[in-house]
Amino acid sequence: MMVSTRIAVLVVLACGCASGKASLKLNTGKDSAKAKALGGSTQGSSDARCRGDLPNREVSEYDTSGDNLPDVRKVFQRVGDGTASRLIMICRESDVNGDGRMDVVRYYDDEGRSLREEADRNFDGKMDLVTVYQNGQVVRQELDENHDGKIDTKIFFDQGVPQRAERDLKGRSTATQWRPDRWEYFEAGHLVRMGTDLDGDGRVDHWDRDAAVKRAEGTAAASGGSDAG
Ligand SMILES: [Ca+2]
Ligand SMILES: [Ca+2]
Ligand SMILES: [Ca+2]
Ligand SMILES: [Ca+2]
Repeated sequence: MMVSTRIAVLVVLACGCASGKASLKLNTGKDSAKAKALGGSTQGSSDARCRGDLPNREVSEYDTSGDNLPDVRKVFQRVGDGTASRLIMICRESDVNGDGRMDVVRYYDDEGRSLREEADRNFDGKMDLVTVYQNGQVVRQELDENHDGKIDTKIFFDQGVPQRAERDLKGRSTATQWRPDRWEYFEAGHLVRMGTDLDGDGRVDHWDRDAAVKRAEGTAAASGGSDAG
């Protein structure tokens, strides 16, 4: 994986010197294949918005780190006709750690608003954080916290603020079924209440409340709450 990625980058450079934009288009097939491979463990990054080989697409690559290797790739869609036409960025990929492999991919709609972002935070080649947007605002994040290639945490947002999280602590979820066993509730961004399913029937058996509330009440940490929820 690492080796082939290196080669792909070198090809970009070699062709880029010779013939500019045309050469960039030559490479888009490889890049989209790479992006697809990266996101295969999560979902959806086969999104065609990062493909540069479709009609009315343009691709540009940049070196932002100063090592002369491209670490940012942008895909633009031309919208409108004639003099009214303009380019809208619909995909942006970046190589955060400079190893030649894209670690963050963000997709945009035809108005240029964020649709979705996938990130490989530990640079192991597997996407572990997916952020979903609606009307340009974050509505949900899906995380692979233990980096086993499976989503184990989902965080739900309202107006950009986290409201609730669901976690699959025991890793029982499958590709088609999400089976959380912990539910967390936030107020003003702070965790205030947490329910845990101990016996795996999908229902909360034990509630914990905000640690600060517990301290104020002088209760032992282990006793938990009897909040009926
Ligand atoms: Ca990288
Ligand atoms: Ca990862
Ligand atoms: Ca996981
Ligand atoms: Ca239960």
